[in-house]
Amino acid sequence: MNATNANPEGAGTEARLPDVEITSAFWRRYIDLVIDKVLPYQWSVLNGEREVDLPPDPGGNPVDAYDKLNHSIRNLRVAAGEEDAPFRGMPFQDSDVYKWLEAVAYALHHRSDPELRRLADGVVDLIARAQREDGYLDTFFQIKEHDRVFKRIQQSHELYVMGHYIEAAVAYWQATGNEKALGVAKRMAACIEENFGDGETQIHGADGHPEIELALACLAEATGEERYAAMGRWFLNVRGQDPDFYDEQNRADGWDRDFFAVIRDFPRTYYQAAEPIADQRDADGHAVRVTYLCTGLAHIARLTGDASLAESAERLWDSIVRRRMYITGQIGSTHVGESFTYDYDLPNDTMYGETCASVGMSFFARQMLAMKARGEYGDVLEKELFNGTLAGMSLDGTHFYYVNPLEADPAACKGTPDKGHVLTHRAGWFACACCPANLARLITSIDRYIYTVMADGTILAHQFIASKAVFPSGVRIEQAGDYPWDGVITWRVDNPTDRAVRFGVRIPAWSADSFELHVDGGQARPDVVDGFAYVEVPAGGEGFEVRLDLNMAVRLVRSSNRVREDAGKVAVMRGPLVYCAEECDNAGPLWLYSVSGAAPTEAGYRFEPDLLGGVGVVTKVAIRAQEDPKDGPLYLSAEDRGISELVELRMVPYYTWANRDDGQMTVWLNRS
Ligand code: FUB
Ligand code: ZN
Repeated sequence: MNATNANPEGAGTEARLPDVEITSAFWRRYIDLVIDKVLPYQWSVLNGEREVDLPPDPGGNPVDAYDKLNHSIRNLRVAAGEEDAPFRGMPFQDSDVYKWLEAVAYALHHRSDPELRRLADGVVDLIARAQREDGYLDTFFQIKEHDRVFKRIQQSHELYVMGHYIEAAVAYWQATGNEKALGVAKRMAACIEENFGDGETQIHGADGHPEIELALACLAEATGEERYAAMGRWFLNVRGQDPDFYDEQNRADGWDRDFFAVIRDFPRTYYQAAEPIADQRDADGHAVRVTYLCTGLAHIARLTGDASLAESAERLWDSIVRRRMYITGQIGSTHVGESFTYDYDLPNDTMYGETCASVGMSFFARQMLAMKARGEYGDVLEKELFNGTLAGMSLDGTHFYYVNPLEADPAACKGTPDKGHVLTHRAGWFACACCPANLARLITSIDRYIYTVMADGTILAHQFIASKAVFPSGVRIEQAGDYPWDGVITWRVDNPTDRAVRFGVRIPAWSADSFELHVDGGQARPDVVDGFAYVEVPAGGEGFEVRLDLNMAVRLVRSSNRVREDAGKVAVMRGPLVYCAEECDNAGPLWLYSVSGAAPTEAGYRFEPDLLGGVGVVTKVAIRAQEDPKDGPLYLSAEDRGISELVELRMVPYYTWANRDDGQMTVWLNRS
């Protein structure tokens, strides 16, 4: 950042990131899967080369959007004047292409792939041709609604779409040096700067869907141009200043001329625009919007040194993590508005838990870590990575979840509109397809989530992902281990610099009472400060070794008893993984099982290399009540407890559910 930056030291965090080669078997499999299968699959979908099976749209969006042949790339060609066709799809559909492009950018870091590069360069060229002279780019408006540009930003997603492009452009430019990609982003930013601001003829409001804020922060940090951070900060600060802003814009545009009639009348909290951010106490409204907003808040707070923004980010973090987040990291308790509800309201079978919301929480946690060395941010990031996000994709990479329940029953999903948004098997694509490419870009950028380098040079090793990292300072770290299956993690640090390096190892809260840290051969008793154990790596040292032994015993967890839905229940965890029971392993109905609160012994855990890509399986003795006869009495004396038997309940990691036969699934189990 240049001299006008209020916090120039914090600003350089991204520039201090290492170059990382992933060696973790777990994550290597996912990266290869995305490069070999997911990206080609998604390309063929976005390019309309493949018919997809769409489930009913979970957001209740109009039926004419259920087009089996996706028009995303075609819309860009039409906007570029190269084809004559109507706009098809969701108004914000361009963003799916941009997320794909971003995922490709990160993929190219892992592996050179000339064909993928050629495809992506071609997409950048097409995007550049589709961009208007003034920098504006949104194919929905260019093709279909050209006289309504920026006239209805409550619903339009114009800045959301352009924000996604800016993120992709930064990543692609960094990965390939493609200046055209960055040029398009800068022209877009100039167009936004021209149209939004405090000037009399400018628009004084923020997009109904936060995203541009975090994108401008990325652009600011990548280019060092402070004006982008200033613009992002303006968007954060204008939000909610005039709560009537959207209604007034909508009225001027024509009240009933909606793009999304369904969201026009949602309360202003849905858009995080009921009041200024500094006054917002809770994470309310649409969950993905909250996470994108908070990511921007934390990032821009760091870039500009704005303490009030940082405080808001922390307050909203606490609201989510302490009172509104599922054990798997998912958020969004209701499908109505894909939203948060109220504190401790965490229903397991009607919930939303959108994949994008878990991806967004990962972004948020990463930015919080860059602001403050706090283990909790790393804990939540880990929870999202191993549970909430990965559950969004099938193990073969071609099917996806939008909604991620913690309890599901095929009969209920089909039998009641309350659960119609829940699927017990993943879909090939969605009419509103925000999630698949979002997950792809997270997985291919996983190398950016392992270390954070603080302003004073402290290296935080917060994710346990085996890898080889070379930092711009010259420090090299080789991390080894078979996490999440094994709890021994080693770091071999070479520090050729002439300064000692402070190295912080995250001690996960779930192992805080029982872990061992060995430093250069000896057992250490380091101070754990806010979730990190710090050691000094001497200057000029080679092969300095740090070893962490975590407690990987299977554990049983309960929720706070303020959570009505989980009262009297337990969940099974091992390391960062949450487990679930599936009907294909355990005769249904699953609600007839109950287990004691005691954790299974060592014999209750076994790694099965041939199951679900290789997973640790947990077994635990359970009491299973025999199902009452069909058409027997609906209500019985409570003294008639029925017959029950002792059985072995088998559980697999939550992220692998729904990869075998369709059936019931539950995370929470009755406690006997
Ligand atoms: O509105 C754009 C995207 O579609 C949101 O981020 C998702 O939650 C879905 O509603
Ligand atoms: Zn999504």
